[in-house]
Amino acid sequence: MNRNLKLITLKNSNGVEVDIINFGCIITSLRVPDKEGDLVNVVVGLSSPEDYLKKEYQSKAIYLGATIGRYAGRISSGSFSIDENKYNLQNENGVHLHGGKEGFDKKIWNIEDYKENKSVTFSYLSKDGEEGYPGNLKVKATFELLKSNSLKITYKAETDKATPVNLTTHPYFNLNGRGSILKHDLEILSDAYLEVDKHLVPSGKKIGSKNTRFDFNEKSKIGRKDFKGLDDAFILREDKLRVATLFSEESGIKMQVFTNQPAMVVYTNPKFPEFSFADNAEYYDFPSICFEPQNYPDAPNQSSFPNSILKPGETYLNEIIYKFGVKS
Ligand code: G6D
Repeated sequence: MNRNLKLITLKNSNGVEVDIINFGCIITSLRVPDKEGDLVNVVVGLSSPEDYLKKEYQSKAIYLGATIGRYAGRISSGSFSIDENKYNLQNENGVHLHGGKEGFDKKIWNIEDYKENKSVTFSYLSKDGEEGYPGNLKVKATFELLKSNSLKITYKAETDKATPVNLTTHPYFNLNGRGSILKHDLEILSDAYLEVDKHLVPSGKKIGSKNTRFDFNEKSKIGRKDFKGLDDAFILREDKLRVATLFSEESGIKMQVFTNQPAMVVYTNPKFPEFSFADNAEYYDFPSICFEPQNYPDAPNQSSFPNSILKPGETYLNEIIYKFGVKS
């Protein structure tokens, strides 16, 4: 294994096991018991940790299982301003995505703290000017495996100059460990989503989702009649921590998503490139679904969106829990 690349495994007494590498804090596998008690890998991963370092993988920009930053999602016009200072970011056709050319998903993180089988904290110093962002940003990402079969991810960050920050995680879930998610049941507790333009940049308008194809307030099959694929920011209810539930009848595995964030991007990729996946898993059309709790995309340029600027002396905090159980 590349000498800078480290793999950390956390395990709990119910047999749940998660593997995370220090490259991009990528969750490479997450094994949870199904209704028969057999372990299923519920996140899509490549067959070896080195595969994430290869060009074939990185050129596809799919951010498999990775931590995203300094700003997850899209920033319009490839720039933003703070107090009259304009900052230009790496962009394609005016759109900056997922922190730029070499975002946090492609950095080797330090292992700051490790509690055997229980938790690991990675740290990364993003220097002033990296990818165009102002300020030295100290980031910590903690992954904890709880007795309740929950994977808790906590992102914290501090800066020495005002800067936009929006961190999240990008695991691709499939509760059968193979195939497609079209027959999974989905519930998202959200009354509105953000309207976007053809570059998927928010227009600034929030659209009510009641009775639209974005309404998953009542649990339904992902592949229901009006499904066209999702790559959208759902606005979360302020009084709720549990924001989504995913369930597969086939494996009996249920996953609940909790967060303190104001929005969640839900992304269903139509297909995967031809990679060699962990356990030789084969995936079909709509192989997986990502739940990416975060602030609103393009918040640095949209004054009606929640504040996205972290100032010196403040601490950024994003808490995400993916909790697993079975139901027959
Ligand atoms: C995301 O919203 C984006 C997608 O558009 C992108 O393709 C994917 O990450 C890799 O969640």
